[in-house]
Amino acid sequence: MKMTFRWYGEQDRIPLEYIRQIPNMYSVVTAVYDVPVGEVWSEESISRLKALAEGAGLKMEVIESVPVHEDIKLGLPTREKYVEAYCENIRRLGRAGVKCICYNFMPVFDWTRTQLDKRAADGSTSLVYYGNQLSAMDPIKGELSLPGWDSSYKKEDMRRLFELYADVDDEKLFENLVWFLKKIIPVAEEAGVNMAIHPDDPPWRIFGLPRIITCEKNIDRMLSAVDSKANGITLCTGSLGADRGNDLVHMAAKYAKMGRVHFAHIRNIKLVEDGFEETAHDMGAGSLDIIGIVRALEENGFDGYVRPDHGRMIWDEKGKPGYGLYDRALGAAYLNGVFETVQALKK
Ligand code: DNO
Repeated sequence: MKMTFRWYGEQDRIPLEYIRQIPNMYSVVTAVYDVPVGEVWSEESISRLKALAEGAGLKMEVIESVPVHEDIKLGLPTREKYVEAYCENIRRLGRAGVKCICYNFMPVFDWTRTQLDKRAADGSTSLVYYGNQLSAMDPIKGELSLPGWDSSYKKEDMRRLFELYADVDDEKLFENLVWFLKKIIPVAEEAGVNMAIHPDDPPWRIFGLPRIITCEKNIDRMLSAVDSKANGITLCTGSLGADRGNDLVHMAAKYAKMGRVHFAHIRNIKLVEDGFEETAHDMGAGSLDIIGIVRALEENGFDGYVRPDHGRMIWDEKGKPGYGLYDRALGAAYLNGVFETVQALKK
């Protein structure tokens, strides 16, 4: 595995030099943030990011995300021009040495939590999702925003998007995904890039919008719709693990064996009655079998990228919710230990 760390480009408060000092750190996971969703990224912006990463002794082999324009998810006629731009981004990133692109196909919202600073008994804070808090939220009022969400929507756009999605059920969304994959996967193959779709987080409908990358059955369907190694997944344990019906050890083994896990986001969550709470990465802190998952990956030939995922806020750090330095660095150190141990025991 190759250890990576998400870095939000030049506006990130965390210096690349600090990231480099995390043991076993190989590459940043980043993106061009200065263009609206759906447009082509400039070669200059891409090479600037790469030069910054390399200047700090890190690679830039993973991009998260190249976001998918809503018109593609909705299947509108304008999807043609947006998919062309998407393909051009894949080509440009491939030329810059990028090997893996993480993206998602969630309508309107990316990952969703209902509270960003839930205090635990030890004084740390973390992100949580409680069903009853979600039902009290009105997305059209836009009272919550998370890193990774497109913040450019105005209230009016939001209302309009919800109207458009009224005609898109899970099946239609799936058809639109397959249309998209048929266009991009041949380009990715040629560019030497693996596409790694991120599961829906959480893996169920929110605000009445359809969600499809949620479980083994649907992931199987998406992988076989375009049967190419370049059409793979990001195994995000915290996302898929929020649904008790997902057997993560089994899924990790199965998709790694198929050679379709290109990226793994590994973190723990604690399942509670009304949702879940993000915890420290280690197995003892939450409900997921982190060691079982890592072992399943290792035993089935996984050689992709790994990153610690959301961290708690500890040691008085202030920063983007989920994306501080300290707890993610602890997460990386823990994951290094688990991988090294599992590898040593295999020999
Ligand atoms: C959350 C992230 C997601 C992810 C996108 C990929 O922290 O895992 O925002 O980057 O869903 O497109």
